[in-house]
Amino acid sequence: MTLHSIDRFRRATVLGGPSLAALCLMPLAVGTASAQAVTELPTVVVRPSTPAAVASGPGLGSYTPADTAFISGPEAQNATLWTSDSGSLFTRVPGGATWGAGGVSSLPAANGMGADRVQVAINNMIFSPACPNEMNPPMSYVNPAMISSVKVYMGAAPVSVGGDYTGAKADVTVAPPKFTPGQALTVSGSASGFYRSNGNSYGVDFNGTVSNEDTSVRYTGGWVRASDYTSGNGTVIKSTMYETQNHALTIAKQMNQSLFTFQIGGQFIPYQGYVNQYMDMVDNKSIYANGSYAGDFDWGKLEASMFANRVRHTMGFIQPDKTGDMPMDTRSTDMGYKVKATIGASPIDIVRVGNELYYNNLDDWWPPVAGSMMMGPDTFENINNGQRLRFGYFGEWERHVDAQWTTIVGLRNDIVWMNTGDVQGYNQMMYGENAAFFNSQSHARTDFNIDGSAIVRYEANAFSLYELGFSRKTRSPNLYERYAWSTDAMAMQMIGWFGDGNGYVGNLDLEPEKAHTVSFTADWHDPTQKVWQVRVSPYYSYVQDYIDVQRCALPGCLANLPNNLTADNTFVFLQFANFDAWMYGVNIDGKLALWDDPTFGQGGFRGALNFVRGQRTDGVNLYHMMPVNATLALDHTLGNWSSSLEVQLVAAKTLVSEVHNELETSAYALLNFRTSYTAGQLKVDFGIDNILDTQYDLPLGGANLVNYQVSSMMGTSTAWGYPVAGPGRSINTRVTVAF
Ligand SMILES: [Cu+2]
Repeated sequence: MTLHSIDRFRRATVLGGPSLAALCLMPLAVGTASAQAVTELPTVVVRPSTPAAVASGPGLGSYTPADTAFISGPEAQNATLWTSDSGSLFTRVPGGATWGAGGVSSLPAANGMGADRVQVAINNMIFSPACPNEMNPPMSYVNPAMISSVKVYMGAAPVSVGGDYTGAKADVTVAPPKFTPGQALTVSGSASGFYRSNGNSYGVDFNGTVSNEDTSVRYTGGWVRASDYTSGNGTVIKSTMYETQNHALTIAKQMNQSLFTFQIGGQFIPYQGYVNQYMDMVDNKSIYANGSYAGDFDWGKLEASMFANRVRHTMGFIQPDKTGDMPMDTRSTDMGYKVKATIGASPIDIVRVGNELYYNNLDDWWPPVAGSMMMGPDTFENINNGQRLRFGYFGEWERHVDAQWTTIVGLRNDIVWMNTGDVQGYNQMMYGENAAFFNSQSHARTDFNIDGSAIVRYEANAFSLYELGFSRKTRSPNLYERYAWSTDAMAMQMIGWFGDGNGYVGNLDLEPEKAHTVSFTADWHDPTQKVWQVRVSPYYSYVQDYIDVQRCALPGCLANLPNNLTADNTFVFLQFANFDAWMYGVNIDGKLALWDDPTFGQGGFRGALNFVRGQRTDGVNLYHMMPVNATLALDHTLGNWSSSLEVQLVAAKTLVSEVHNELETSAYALLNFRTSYTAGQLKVDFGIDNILDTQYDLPLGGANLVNYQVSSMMGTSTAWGYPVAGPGRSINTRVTVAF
């Protein structure tokens, strides 16, 4: 903590926490930042961190570890030039990657841990998996242009950040309140439209705010439609089209020392193709509401929030790439609350205590198909009244020992109760035995999870900061991991968010996974933190009872495929199971100002390198480990022009999970160019992604289950062994008008 921030902290403590002005400063800053997106044209950058905020500690705000990653509103809005997939923004943070899925539904990963291991909260709302393929992950409920900020906490984060995750926690803020000076109402916002040549995708984004000094009404939303994209060699990658719209409306009021916020929102996806799943999304609707309160008191600060959301999801086949008839339906409700008190216990001590509760109810059923012997006459009950309730509470103590040393220790307990009702298959003959066995067992499970975290920071001088963190983080299984029950080949191939074409079955005996992580961050920079910065973050996690898979040896699985336990060149059948595993890696990122000149503008270099390895203690490689990869970029700003030339380098993926029969992928390099020009209220963006039209396979894209078929007894069936190729060249444009 710098002297300045100690001073600020003391003042805040004397005055009883940050003033109301400080409270509204954040929304104001966000609002200003988004306005700047248009007027000041920030370059398209990975902003590695905000060391100023990291280093000084924001008084009674939350503690931000030095390896925390940020995605700012302007960065997310700029990304709309080339993507509508908010989940893909994770590829732009240190240690981040994404598992390929539908065009707006990729699953985030961080430091080797993906899907459910990364917990995403959108305005404090949790969206539980509401599809056996996790087609509707949390980030799909916002378009990139709707995002005001994303804060990604890595594995050794303080316990107040959350529970029930082992990888990373992302806090996404959408449409925070924005107040403007004076009583008079002001109107501000922007509207934009974009077109991307590859996949012929186009869409619009809009945000508008009516506000004065104590009231803010803010809407943000967007719509996009895309056809199948084409890879570098001209292959149309089938089943990659999508259409989505997302909306959020926030009403906020501040009075006395309090801020009240209420938000409603919703999503509609009429279709989204999946090249790495056997099914497509043919309907996804969601509505949600959340409310929050923040208040200043003599003793500190109180924050509370609550929410409810509902998702209705249907899968089927989108013609002509996939044919047939097999509806699958899901209905999910999440609700919860969170309360946190931050107490300024002394001029150097902050104590945080909190409690939260999350409840999820899930029904997943597959209606009978008329005239089908195999898929009738009954409804297939995949998850029947599945319930998952989590009650968590924590305490944490942050001490600013002196100007150089800060420590933070915390403990939390999360209790997870899970249960589900009895099930049935399409018919007694094919599914009766499985269903009867599942129904004969008790489904109720209770997990008592203890997490802890300890972090020590040393700010040696104005040039360097070091931080060491230890944590234990626990994640209980999700409903599918515990309760998917059928070993029928077709039913198993409907389960799984791995995009590998394999079939999955749950395991009632699964234990929660416990990740023990140690991480270290060194951050070197110039004193103003504007000229140069290098950040190095090595980490190591030992995960006890890592929820992985084993080849399924149940009689049904062996009936599907007699050599299921040994097959190495085909799709296989897997059962969730616990294994001990470890992961280690290092993330390096940095920036360097190259020139600053009235004639030539400002030029800068930025770079990032991510390396991760993951293996079970029995020697099996973990699935979907991103090969070593780097991003190197030159950013340039001259007056109203802002440009960026970026190279992405990805090594070959040769360490693959033998259990999944995971596919290897080759190394590749991509070249991207982006530029924008602002004239008054108008901003024009232009870019070319994958300039050289390189043909490459996505390392975490899974298997292409649609483009390649072989003839079989059933006519044709999916060929094994083809990864999903990434998009070829795309010319992208965007026009934004601010008001
Ligand atoms: Cu689905």
